[in-house]
Parts: sequence; structure tokens; C-alpha cells
Amino acid sequence: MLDGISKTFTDIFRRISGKTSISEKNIQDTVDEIKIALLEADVNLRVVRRFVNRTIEEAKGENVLRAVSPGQQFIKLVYDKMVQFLGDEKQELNLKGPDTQSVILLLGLQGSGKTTTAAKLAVKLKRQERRCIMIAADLVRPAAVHQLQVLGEQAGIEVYTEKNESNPVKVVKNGLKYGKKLQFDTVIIDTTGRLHIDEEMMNQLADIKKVANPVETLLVADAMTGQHAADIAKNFNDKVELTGVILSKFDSDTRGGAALSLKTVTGTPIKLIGVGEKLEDLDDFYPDRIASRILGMGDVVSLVEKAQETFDVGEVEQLQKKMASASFTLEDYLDQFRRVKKMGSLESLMKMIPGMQGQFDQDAIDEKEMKYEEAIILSMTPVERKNHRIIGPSRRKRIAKGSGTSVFNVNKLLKKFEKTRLIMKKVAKNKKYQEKMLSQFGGTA
Ligand SMILES: Nc1nc2c(ncn2[C@@H]2O[C@H](COP(=O)(O)OP(=O)(O)O)[C@@H](O)[C@H]2O)c(=O)[nH]1
Ligand SMILES: [Mg+2]
Repeated sequence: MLDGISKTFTDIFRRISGKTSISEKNIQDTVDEIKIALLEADVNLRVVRRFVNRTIEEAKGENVLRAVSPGQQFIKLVYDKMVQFLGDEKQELNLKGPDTQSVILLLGLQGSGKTTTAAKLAVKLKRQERRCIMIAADLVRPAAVHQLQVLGEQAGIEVYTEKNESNPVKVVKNGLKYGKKLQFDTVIIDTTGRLHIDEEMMNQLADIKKVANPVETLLVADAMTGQHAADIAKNFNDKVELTGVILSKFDSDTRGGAALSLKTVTGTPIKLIGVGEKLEDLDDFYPDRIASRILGMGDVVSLVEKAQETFDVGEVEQLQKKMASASFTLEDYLDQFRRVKKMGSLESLMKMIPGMQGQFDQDAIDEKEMKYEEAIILSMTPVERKNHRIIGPSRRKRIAKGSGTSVFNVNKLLKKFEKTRLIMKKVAKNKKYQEKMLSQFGGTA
């Protein structure tokens, strides 16, 4: 799901987040890349332009350029914009209480997923203690009624059908009456779709809508058709006012163009997404989660916030100096531990950095070992922490005992620390590495 676009964004963000200072030109270049990525994702051109213009405007207006970690601030800005374009808040279905009947009308082109979605929706609402019935009002294709019946059987949901009636408006009218009599609080209507928008279909849907008086008129749109889904939604919305969209086949969409275009083009929110062919494959649509997914990041926003809380520029610079001169002590090592802890586990931290997923081997971030190491350092005297070279065999034995570990663990830590210092010294002299590390922790080189 969304793999294609997410990979592109991860690459773009990797480049910008590695920068420790950003110029207007950097922003312009990155925005140009974002523009291409969105167009490739089949986002509507007008939406792309609006997205790009707003991002540039705010990037220059807000303090991105002078921020502690400009790369990450910029990424957060793009993320915020994307959430906005996806619709901001999660939208609930507007159903009435169980004492009044709520009618949900599903419409859409042929093959978009209406019939499947009707059953999925019924299953979802049944789980919320609603009593659902479905009305089979697709009378054009003979197999359509049967398809809904089969799904209804699988889902344990009653389906209202009429054998000899060819007018869907009448079937809906009768079905609603039947539903009321048997006290179903929720009625889901499956309708006919054509291959293309056509006048006759629209008129019929308008007639059904008049009779059904639905609380929700939901378009089922195929996510794989990209921005075309938004055009279709606009057409439907103009003729039969929609209250929302269900984006089906989202599981097969690698680009995200439909989701990103819909709200801006139609003004209608996406309320649910179809994520598979099974009856339980219907999810709520959370703009923030989808934005994270599109941008290929675990949670960049909280990373930016946390990094700002725990590190400040001066501290990072000092740390850098220490690394370069190899005066980095066990005390500093412990200090880093605690910061990382404050930010959450090291592993979850790594996951939050764009492009870092899957780049660390598990061994490098063994949290149990981190706990051992912390205990060992805490059992050292201040003098030992400042100068690890004085820690001979008898001191090692004492420290092992005090920390509840073994001499083997103490030796291991000291060896690792010695190695870390060496690497740090090398890294500290390497400009490129330095920038990468500092930018991750919100510093400036
Ligand atoms: N992968 C996937 N397939 C879906 C989804 N929704 C519907 N489909 C498939 O799309 C095809 C058409 O669905 P159908 O409900 O008959 O569409 P209708 O003509 O609009 O009623 C069927 O093969 C469904 O299994 C979805 O969310 N994900
Ligand atoms: Mg159908």
C-alpha cells in the first residue's frame, strides 16, 4: 500500500534531513522534487500546484530556515500540509441513534466495489451493535442481486430483494418499509453502476436518493484510478450530493493520487478505505496515518518535537568537540544513554528517522545490553568514569559485583567503549558523517 510514492518521499527526505543548514534554494529544489513526486503519483495538477505553493510560502514565512533542525522542520511542514490535503480530521459516519432508521446509499461506477463494500460496511456496523439490512437495488445485471445475497449470507446480514420488479426506486421504497417493520436501524442500499458517468444513471440515482432520504450518500471510488477517482467524485457530487467517499482497493494503490486529490477537488471527505477483498477489509480513514505512510516515515513529527526537547545546539556542538578530541568519557557515554531513553527506545527512535528504517542491524540496538551497560557505568566511581584506563582487574571485579553483572560484561563494555571512541574520533573528522549525525539530533555543524 502506497509503496511507490513512499519510497520517492523517503529519498527526498533523506537528502534534506541530512542538511544542517538550509537555503531558500534548497527549499525550492526540494519542493520541485516533491512536485514531480506528486505528479508521478497521479495527483491532480491543480492540487499539486496548491500544495507546492502553500508549502513554499510557509517554508519561507515560518522559521524553517533559522530553525535548530531546518531539515526536519521542513519535513514536518510537508507532513502537516499533507494531512491537511487528505482532509485533516478523521470523519465519522453520520448515523442516527438506534431508535431511528439510518439509510446509507452507496453509488459509483461499475466495478468500483459497491456490492463488496455494502457487505463490508454491514459487517463493520454490526460490530458496533447496529441491526443492518441490505437492499439489492442493482437490477441491471442479473448476477448483481445474487452476488449481494451470497455476501449477505457470508456476513450474516439479511438482504432485501424482489424477483419480478425492474424498477430500483420501487424496490428501495419497499425495502425501506420492510426494514422499518422489522426494526432494522441501518439500511445499506447497493445500486447499479455504469462504466462511465451517464445521464440516465444519474437521474435514477437522484430518484432513489429522494425516496431513500439517506443520512449518508457515499461514493465508492476505485483508488487505483488515481486522480480520475476525484473527477468521478466531482461529477457525482454535482448531480447527487455526496456526504463522503469510500476509497476502495486502497491496498493495491501504490501512488496515493486519488486520496491526495479527492478532498481538494470535490470538497467531500474520504470516510473509509477498502483494504482487501475480505469482508473485514474496510478501515477508517485517518489523514495523519496515511500522510505518514505516504511520506515513508514512522513518525517524523514526534521525532522533531522530541529531538528539540532533549538536545540543544550548544550541547550538540560540545559533544562534537569532545568526540573529535577523544576526550569523550564513560560519563558522556552514560549521558547519551539517558537522552536516548528520554526520547523513547533507541530502536523506535531510529524508526522515526526518515530513511532509517531497516538500516540498523538488531544487534546494534540491543536494549537489554543497554541496561547492563548503564548499571555497570553507574557502579563506577567518578574518577573511573572520567578515565577508564585506570580500571584494572580488581576494579572490574568490584564493578561487576556492584552492578549485578559479570566481569565478562564489564570487559565487554570497556572494549566496546574503547572502540566507540575510536570510531567517534574518525567520524568526528569526517565532515559528511558529522552533518548527518548532528542533523538527526537537531544540531548545526
Ligand atoms: N483488493 C481489493 N479488491 C476489492 C476491494 N473492494 C472491491 N474489490 C474487488 O473489486 C471487484 C469489484 O467489486 P464489486 O463490489 O463487484 O463492484 P461493483 O460493481 O461496484 O459492485 C471485486 O472483485 C472485489 O472483490 C478492495 O478494497 N480491495
Ligand atoms: Mg455491484
